[in-house]
Amino acid sequence: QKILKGAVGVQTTKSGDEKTDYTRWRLKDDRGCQTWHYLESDEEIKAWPQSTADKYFIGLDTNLPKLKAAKTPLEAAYNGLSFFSNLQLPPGNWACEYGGPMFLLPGLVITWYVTETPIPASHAIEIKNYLFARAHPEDGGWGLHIEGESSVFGTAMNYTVLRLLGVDAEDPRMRKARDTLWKLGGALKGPHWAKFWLSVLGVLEWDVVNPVPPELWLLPDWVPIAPWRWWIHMRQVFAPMSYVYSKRWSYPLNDLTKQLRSELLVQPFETIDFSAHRNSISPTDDYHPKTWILKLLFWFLATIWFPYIRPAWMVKRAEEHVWWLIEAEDNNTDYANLGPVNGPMNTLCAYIKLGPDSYNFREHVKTLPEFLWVKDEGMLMNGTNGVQTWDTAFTIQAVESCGWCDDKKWKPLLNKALEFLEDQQILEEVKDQQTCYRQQRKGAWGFSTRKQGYTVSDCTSEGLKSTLILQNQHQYPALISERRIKDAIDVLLTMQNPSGGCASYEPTRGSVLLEHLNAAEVFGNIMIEYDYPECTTAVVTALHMFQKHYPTYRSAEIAAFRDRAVSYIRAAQRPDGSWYGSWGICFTYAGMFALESLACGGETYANSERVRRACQFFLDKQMDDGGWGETYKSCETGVWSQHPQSQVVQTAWVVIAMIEAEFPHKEPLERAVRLIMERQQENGEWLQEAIEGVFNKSCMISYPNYKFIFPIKALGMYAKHFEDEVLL
Ligand code: LAN
Repeated sequence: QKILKGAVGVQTTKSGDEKTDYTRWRLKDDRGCQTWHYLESDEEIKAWPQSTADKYFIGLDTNLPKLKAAKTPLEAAYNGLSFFSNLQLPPGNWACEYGGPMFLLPGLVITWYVTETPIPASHAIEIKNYLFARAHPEDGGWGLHIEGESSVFGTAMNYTVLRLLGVDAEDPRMRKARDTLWKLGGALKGPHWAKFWLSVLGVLEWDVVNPVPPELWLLPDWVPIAPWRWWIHMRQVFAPMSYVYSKRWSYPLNDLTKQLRSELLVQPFETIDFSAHRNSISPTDDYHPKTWILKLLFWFLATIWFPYIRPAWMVKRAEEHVWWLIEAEDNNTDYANLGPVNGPMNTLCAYIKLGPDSYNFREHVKTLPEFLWVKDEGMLMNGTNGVQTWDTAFTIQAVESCGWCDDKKWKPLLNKALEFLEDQQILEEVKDQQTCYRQQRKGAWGFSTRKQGYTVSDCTSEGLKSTLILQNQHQYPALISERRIKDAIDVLLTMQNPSGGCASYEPTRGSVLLEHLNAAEVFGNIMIEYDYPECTTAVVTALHMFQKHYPTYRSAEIAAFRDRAVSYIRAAQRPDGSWYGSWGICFTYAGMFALESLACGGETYANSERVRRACQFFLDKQMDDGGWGETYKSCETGVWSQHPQSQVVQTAWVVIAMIEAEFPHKEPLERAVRLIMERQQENGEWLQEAIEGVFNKSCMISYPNYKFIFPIKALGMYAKHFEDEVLL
């Protein structure tokens, strides 16, 4: 592998591993495009000093001062914001590690390897460090996500990454990981994506991969299973995957990949009947077992369609059409791509189709590092190209909850944040919107950046609310015109499902029966868009706030939308009073959103049995120390799973929920707020606790800024709603 030699300042630690010089890492933020750089020369270091945010992210001492001890909630919020304000980046946004999933780096590193893209030594070293830091201490393996138990997917793939980056197979940590992998049955027991990537690498044979036929993209739009109806993440991964599968492209065998065959497999390669293992999967990886319909379909495709029927003209048309879709995605996102799975896959397609010197391939290689992040444990791959818009919008709202929008101290921070939101609002539709099956997006905000450019219902809503707070409720410059605010509303009004609920990127386009075709095995609820209380609430509250300022614009439609959305929220409540959360862990997260949307329609503790039921649900779960804590198992199982330790973030979510609900008794909330204050450090920060976020039910993802945003918001709301009394 072409690992570039010798980064400056690298040291060998006692354990024999290399470590880069952390004082050389810098985060560059170019209008939200975030990339980490390792400075090699003294001149560069002089010209580009390490910022406090850089230091914080990579775990160096920030030397931020001890603050005057907070006695009241608002003082604590003030200290928290003082600390957090140091992490605001020059364009006005906040950033952070967005790790958690353990299946992203393998796609990237395998893509680099098979396209023979040189890897900077600094990156190779820190990726190795990260993976070793995240191996499970007991068995040396890796799971689907950082808190999950070891699985074939996690272990086979991350083991492979380490080997591709030059780690010796006889390193004791590798032996341990291999033992674990073998106990789980080896790479043949991996899920579909593992088999796909290992076939690309040339370690497995393509016969082991369940078919990914590009010709599905030739189905007419009216067909109920046509891919345009799938959840956007699935279809945008399916497109490049089907292209590579159709080509059965593999990297030529070499010594290393030959060795990997014996390391990853429990029986000799030559003796394996690969096609017999298409459905082999370890129970640890089988979160969503394949249905018999899907297995039948795969059987037909693998044993009849592909070998005997598939006409050459159809192959050609399908591959051409899929390539067109891939290129359109590349152009529409300026090579950023929707996410960290299709990013590397599209890169590989550009390499296969156009070669290493092509413009497309080179643009991809330049853009991929936007997914990377460096922290104290090393380098990892983020779940998106960042959290820019999302965290920035929430920060504005947290400051507002403290009543500080007009405070001289915080105006510069908010001005910058508003400038950032202005810069990131999406201003036009994509080219070929219909043929790419893209949702209307002019006026929208995405989760990360405008360049990525995918509208998300709740991201647009939070962006809009934060804009209205600053521009319409306080006297901030009207950077975003009235027309653009209304464009955002126009987008939101396209997002409702017949149920009244809202999904994430688009309204639901296919039937739930499509879930029978979920072939990923490791995730649940991925095939179509579903209604989410969180997303629905965000839209409801945004429409509500908008109407206060623009009461006449599309007022009948907005009123109808809101009514139907609130009915959905009500219907989504479980008999025990809770709501299941899909993007944060779990019932505490969804409950906060749901109670907020009910409150904005005037439904509170005093007048609503369902709100009282929701509050009772939370009261029953309050821990002795005054906090709340649930584990990620809540997301996997759909049943509340008590965390042994209370969590600052979840405690803040519940405080916000109960205050929104106008819960009348102060005592439980006072205890919760005191806990949040006690956990605060002398410099105003809160420390990282358990992972906060989730997707697809089974995979967890970190939202490290939540430990600032939500405690600040909860403290501010408490002070406003009750009083800013001395609690410590
Ligand atoms: C995200 C991150 C943000 C999240 C919220 C805005 C919080 C949510 O309310 C709506 C959905 C959304 C936008 C979301 C969708 C799925 C994402 C993009 C992620 C959880 C981050 C990573 C994940 C993505 C699918 C990871 C790649 C994995 C695949 C299975 C393709």
